[in-house]
Amino acid sequence: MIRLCFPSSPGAIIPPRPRRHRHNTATPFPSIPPRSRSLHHHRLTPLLASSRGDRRQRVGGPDMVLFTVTKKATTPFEGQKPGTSGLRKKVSLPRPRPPVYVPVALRSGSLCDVLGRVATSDALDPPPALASRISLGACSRGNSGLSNQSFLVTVFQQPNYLHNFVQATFNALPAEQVKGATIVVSGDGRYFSKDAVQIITKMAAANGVRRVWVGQHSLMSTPAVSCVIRDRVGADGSKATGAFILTASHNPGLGIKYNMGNGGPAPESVTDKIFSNTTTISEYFIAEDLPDVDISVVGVTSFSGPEGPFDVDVFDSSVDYIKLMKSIFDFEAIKKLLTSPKFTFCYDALHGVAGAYAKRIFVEELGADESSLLNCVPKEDFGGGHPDPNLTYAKELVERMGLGKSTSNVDPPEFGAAADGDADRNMILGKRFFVTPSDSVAIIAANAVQSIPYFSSGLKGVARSMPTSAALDVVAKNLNLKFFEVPTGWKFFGNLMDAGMCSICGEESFGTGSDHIREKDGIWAVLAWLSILAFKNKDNLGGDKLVSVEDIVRQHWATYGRHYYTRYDYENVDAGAAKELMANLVTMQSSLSDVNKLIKEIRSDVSVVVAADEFEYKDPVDGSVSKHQGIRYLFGDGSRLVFRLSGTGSVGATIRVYIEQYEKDPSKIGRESQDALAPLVDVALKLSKMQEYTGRSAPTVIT
Ligand code: VG1
Ligand code: CO
Repeated sequence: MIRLCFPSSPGAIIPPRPRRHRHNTATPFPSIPPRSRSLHHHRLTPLLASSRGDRRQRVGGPDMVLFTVTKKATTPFEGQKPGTSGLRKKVSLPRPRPPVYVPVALRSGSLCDVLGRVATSDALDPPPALASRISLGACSRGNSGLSNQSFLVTVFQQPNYLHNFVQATFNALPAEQVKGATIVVSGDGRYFSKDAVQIITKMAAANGVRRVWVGQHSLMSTPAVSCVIRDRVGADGSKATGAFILTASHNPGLGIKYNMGNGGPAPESVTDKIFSNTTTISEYFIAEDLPDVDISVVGVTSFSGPEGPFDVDVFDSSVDYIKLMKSIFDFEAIKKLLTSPKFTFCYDALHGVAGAYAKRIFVEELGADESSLLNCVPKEDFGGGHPDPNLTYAKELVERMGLGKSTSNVDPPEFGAAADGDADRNMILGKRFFVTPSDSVAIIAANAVQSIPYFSSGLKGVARSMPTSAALDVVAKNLNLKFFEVPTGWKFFGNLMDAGMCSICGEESFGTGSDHIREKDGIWAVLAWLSILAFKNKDNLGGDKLVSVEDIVRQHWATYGRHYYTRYDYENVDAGAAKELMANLVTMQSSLSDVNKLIKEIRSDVSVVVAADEFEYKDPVDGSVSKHQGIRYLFGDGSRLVFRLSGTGSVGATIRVYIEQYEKDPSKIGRESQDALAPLVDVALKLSKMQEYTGRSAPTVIT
């Protein structure tokens, strides 16, 4: 370890005295979990540090808090490659024992859809009885024998693990985005976030960053981070150029990612550099003697380092976020709906960070009843749950919405929604009704101009990720909108939006958003749906029956046709086997006549493959080309089979199979989804030789 000391030399500019301006001592976010409170207990706040005096560093007046920079030696860790969305470390999963599936009716868009297939396997604890996305051997504690936290301690919390990634990121950024820059550091409040915020702050100070903006209690949703980078102006006129976001999104593990000045995830050019830096890193810089900042209190704390002043600005990001939402939606119209006695509402934050915004927005601004909020206190361990907004994990909401097992006589709410850990994902439910994410983005796009003031002058264009169903394509065609199909991952939408080519976009994986920021946005999606409901019911709030979520979806299918859709995930598959399976699917693409012969042998009742390729995307803005973005088999009747490897999984490989079929005939749009898709599913699994390659007779998750 080399310690670099920068004593202030005679004649040097005297650094400013440390200041802490407490703008507002209210604590709008829900209370700090007890564990962190005790952690905070033995920390020195800067105020305490300065009043007690920091003997080593005190050079000037009695309040001076100076810090020094230490260069520390380190060695690389393997596998710090940021995937589809940042660097993540999930809880390690045991190889699931082969589950036994008992097929039951699965009808998309109806109660039966939720019933899905019942997985019975003693590998489950507890067994997910009802599932749209069935997960076996998932991350629930006690299930794997490795608790979340023990795993996290072994990987993410190894000495220097976080430090290496952060220094590799600083080294990958252009100098002006580090030296003298303003950087946001926050997360969704999960375990270790608060400690990580302090570490990153000390490293930012040591790397010459001028200001760090931290969400109060270290809480900021991913969409709020994007909003803050784009819109917030500091009291001194400063603007942020990037953000470290501490989250693994819908996974209960730990993760970190870096977002850029446009508010969106770092592009591949930057993440490749970060990764390459992590493989050669030998040192990092840290201001070890910078006192921990009290992030429970809003205000700016100023320090002084070798390169001049350094500020930590703790603020309440819900202020900026609500301001943005109010500039997009007609809050008065939504309030009329939410306060109408006929309308009932329920929002489940799954103990993720969305809870920190939900009360402010839905209750205080829009007049919803407090009892509409479920699991809206952010918790370090998500209350022991899995913060993934789907029909498996949002159990309480699913029950309340009449989609669960219980046969309660209580009339379910008209509208329900859930968010993931960092609040960028959303699940939309009606009374006893599930809206698929692919349908959701199409329906929002079809209704945006009439229902949402932000879009009243028209849509610049719409976009979806390649595996997302083509429901949005049909809307784009009918409404004559520019349309883009991009690879999986939000960063590809960002370029289109920066160039003014896209207003609304979405992914099949419960992600929906618009060009108001450069991340998907869970609360935005809920407000979009509430706006559509408010618009459709604007003259009807006193009527007999409200236009329901189900009415809107069925009407949409009747107008545009319906895309039956399902996704099968095979998690934690042997990486070599997964590669071979994919390679075989690519090889087969060279002869479509052979493929069609095979398919006819499997099922005679499916259409013919007319094209097959590996999806490749040329960004229309910067011309960059992304290859190998998924293997496609396209059928004459518009059906599709897509195979790709997950970019977010961290244990072995995850194979995703996306199966889709388009139905225009209005008399056939009400079928059970698994019935409608059964032939194609059969073809997908046999064509890919799924069982042969992976040894799996059933997927780990079905959405
Ligand atoms: C998954 C989803 C993808 C999404 C990504 C990040 O990626 O399929 O649609 O963009 O997660 O979402 P993959 O490569 O595992 O299929 V989030 O909410 O976890 O930031
Ligand atoms: Co997320």
